Amino acid sequence: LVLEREIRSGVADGQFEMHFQPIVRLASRRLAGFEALMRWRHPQRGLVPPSAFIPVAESSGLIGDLTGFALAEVGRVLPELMLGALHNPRHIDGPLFLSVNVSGHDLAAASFPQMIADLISQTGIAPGSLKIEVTESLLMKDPERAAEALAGCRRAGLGVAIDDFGTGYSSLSYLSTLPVTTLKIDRAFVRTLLVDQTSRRIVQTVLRLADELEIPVVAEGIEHAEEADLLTEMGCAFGQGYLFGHPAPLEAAIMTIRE
Ligand code: G
Ligand code: G
Ligand code: MN
Ligand code: NA
Repeated sequence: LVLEREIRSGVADGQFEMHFQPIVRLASRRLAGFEALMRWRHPQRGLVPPSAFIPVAESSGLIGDLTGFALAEVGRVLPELMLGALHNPRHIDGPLFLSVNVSGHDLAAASFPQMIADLISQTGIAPGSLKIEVTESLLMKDPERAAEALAGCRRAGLGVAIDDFGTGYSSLSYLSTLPVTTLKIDRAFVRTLLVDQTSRRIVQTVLRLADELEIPVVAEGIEHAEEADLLTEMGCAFGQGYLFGHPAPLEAAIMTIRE
């Protein structure tokens, strides 16, 4: 309850901020886009990760406020990131995209389609440069409603990424019922890729499946060059992880582009 009250006042006091982590095209190792990740700059507790406040926000009805903030920030910074990219096209591979996490609770809210429509019309950003990222576990709550909301996002021109793929309950059924345009392999598989034969086979199988469905894959949690090399060899299109860059505030993210 204390946390709930603190989140509420934190939103009002501007304590939340978005950080951005680079996503690269593995074949060229050049920048393809960013994932926006929320952080809470708490006056006493310092930088608080999402795992410590998103679940509370979801259960207390505050998640909509946080998502509203995240979408507004994304709409605000996307033009800045594009401008940064223009200054150094050498390091960019294709039109930059920005990926933003939303909760299953957001997708179930009647106001969500309007939030997306407003974001597009008020900022003038190209819908194709924005991806909505959702985790499997949160889609479970109301799969039909989530499917409907995501279909709305697709109709508006946004991409839809399934996050943490392979760790949920019915991953495969989502691929047929949801309008998925990107699949993100959970970092649990990447972490064990080099040492565990089974994990390597699972990744290979996911990549074949995605290839069959013509859905590009992002491998998450890449920390070592050997992992990136192997994933490239295996045909994974995109990579994300500390090897390429940590989540960082906008100014630092733009430096990633200009390096
Ligand atoms: O940044 P970090 O590794 O701690 O993020 C962990 C998880 O928190 C992410 O994978 C994502 O599922 C969730 N998360 C991060 N930012 C946001 C956000 O802005 N909104 C929502 N709903 N979840 C987020
Ligand atoms: O839940 P989601 O996958 O959307 O969020 C990604 C989370 O993974 C973020 O919290 C981010 O800080 C974290 N992350 C990103 N790259 C790496 C990495 O290379 N290693 C580890 N351990 N965590 C990472
Ligand atoms: Mn994510
Ligand atoms: Na993930």
